Amino acid sequence: MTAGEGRPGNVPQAHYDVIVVGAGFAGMYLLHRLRGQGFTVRVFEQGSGVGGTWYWNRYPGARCDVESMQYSYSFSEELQQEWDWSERYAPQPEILAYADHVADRFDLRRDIQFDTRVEAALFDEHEQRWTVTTSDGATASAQFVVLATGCLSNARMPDIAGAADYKGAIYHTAHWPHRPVDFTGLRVGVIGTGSSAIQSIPLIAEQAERLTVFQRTANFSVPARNAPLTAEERQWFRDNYPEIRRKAREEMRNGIFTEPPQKGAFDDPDEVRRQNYEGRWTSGGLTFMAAYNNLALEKAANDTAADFIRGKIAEIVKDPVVAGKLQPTNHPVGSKRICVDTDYYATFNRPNVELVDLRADPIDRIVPDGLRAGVRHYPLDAIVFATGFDAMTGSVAKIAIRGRAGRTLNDKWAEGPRTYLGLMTEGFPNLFVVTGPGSPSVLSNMILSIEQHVDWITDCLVAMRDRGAACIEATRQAEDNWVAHVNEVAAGTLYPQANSWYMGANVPGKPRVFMPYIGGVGVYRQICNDVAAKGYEGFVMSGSLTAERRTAESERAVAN
Ligand code: N01
Repeated sequence: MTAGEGRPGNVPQAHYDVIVVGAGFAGMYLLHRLRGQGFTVRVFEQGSGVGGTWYWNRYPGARCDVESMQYSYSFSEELQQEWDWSERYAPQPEILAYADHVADRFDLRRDIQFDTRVEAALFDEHEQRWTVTTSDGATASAQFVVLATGCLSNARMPDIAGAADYKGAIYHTAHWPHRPVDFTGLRVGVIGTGSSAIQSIPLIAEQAERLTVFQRTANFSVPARNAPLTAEERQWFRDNYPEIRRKAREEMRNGIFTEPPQKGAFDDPDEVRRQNYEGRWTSGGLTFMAAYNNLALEKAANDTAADFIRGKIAEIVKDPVVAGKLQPTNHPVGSKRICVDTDYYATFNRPNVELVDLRADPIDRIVPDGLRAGVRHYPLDAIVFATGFDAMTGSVAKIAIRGRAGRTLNDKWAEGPRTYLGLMTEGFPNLFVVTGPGSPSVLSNMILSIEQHVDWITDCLVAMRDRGAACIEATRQAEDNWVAHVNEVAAGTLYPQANSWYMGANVPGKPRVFMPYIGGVGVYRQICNDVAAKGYEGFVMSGSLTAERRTAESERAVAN
């Protein structure tokens, strides 16, 4: 056990019912719900403010690819009626302002400790409580710990030889400075062509004297068609929110309200299908993939959509050699998260922008004044790493978590994450994960999935309090069955065919496991509800709170 780890001999300085790790959208809503039920809650947040991913990802062009009117909390009717989103896709500063507004409106900050990382969490089997150690050297105990650490929160900086000797400026999209960065007159290199790169490249290109994009894998991107929201559009959502939210929760696979596809790609003749894709390309956004119901299931169907996008790239990009490099060929469209852009492909028509295909000319090393790839030397004043995240498990793995018999979570998940419903893992009682691996999470509208998990966890803690149970744990059998189900559903789709971060493929040495649950948010919600209705089937509730603690908790609940 290292010095920073919580240990029973290290007497906790504070005691709570629940410790929440992270004050992003999940942590904030957890605090609000749990507090409302009379639980004492402490949230630890490593950043200096709320907002999680929207606090850190401040790169040029950062905005959400789920439309603002849907990428928002639904738990408060007043909140969803009063907040004015300015654009179809809200820019990062506006989403962060929304998070700040929520924190103020619901008086959340008094229970959030900022600038504090949770470094360790140790379960005491005798006390049936967790001891948590934080980066300020303090310890605190809680009956429950909830990891609201986010799925895309552990930024990945690839290990490239020579980086330490580089004399220019280095940025990572997910650790962007809190001051404006001006690339005017500079030679800039961007490494990566995922969503973050595809959003930032057109804006960096407008500023920089010269921009070199280092692409390892060409990516599919569709136009966002972002625009200001009109008062009428906002009002339409506000008037129809109950039905929109219900449909998004229950009927949409990804939790985004749209017209669900009723037919497969080959149910339409070629020309009708082309017109369908054209219409979606023109209206823009993620719903491109909702053109047909078999695009994620059948390769031949998927090829029709992929060919359409490749055709668009060839139309937009004037140099056919550059267009060829930008056309993805090694994975089905959608099997890596499809990107949503504003002028991404057209940016490669600019005279100051160059594309380097790293498959043909791999990065050799970073040198003091730039970068060497293939046989060429690229002088660069700044390098932007848009190289993504150790997704879904990365931030959990950074915490030294020990459950029953001192077993570490990293040891248990060495061959890939194992959970029951993405909510708990056997051997780690009273430890919950919000939107964890094994739940729809990153395949869905995150705020919708966050609300579902937070509501489920809150209801579960209330049910435990009512029963006087001290401990809840997933059974091994339930976990095995769920892991098998998650894998089986994924195997029936095209998703595992891509070397994606969904598969852990972007992190050297990470086990290749398809991490999210692809069965759809409606199906998943029903499963979770059924499990709770059957007395938390697949979980064991045990132990009992002392009469004293139970009385104190009930009194607090009544007082609230
Ligand atoms: O990260 P990514 P991201 N040398 O992993 C490349 C969400 N998001 O930050 O594909 C050279 O997608 C890597 O190449 P490859 C969204 O869910 C949403 O862009 O591994 N290149 C890839 O091109 C998204 O999917 C929004 O071969 C290297 C890129 O870096 C997720 O976050 C906006 C490399 C990483 O792409 C992650 O997006 C932004 C190396 N050593 C993000 N290592 C919106 O809502 C990696 N790469 C719009």
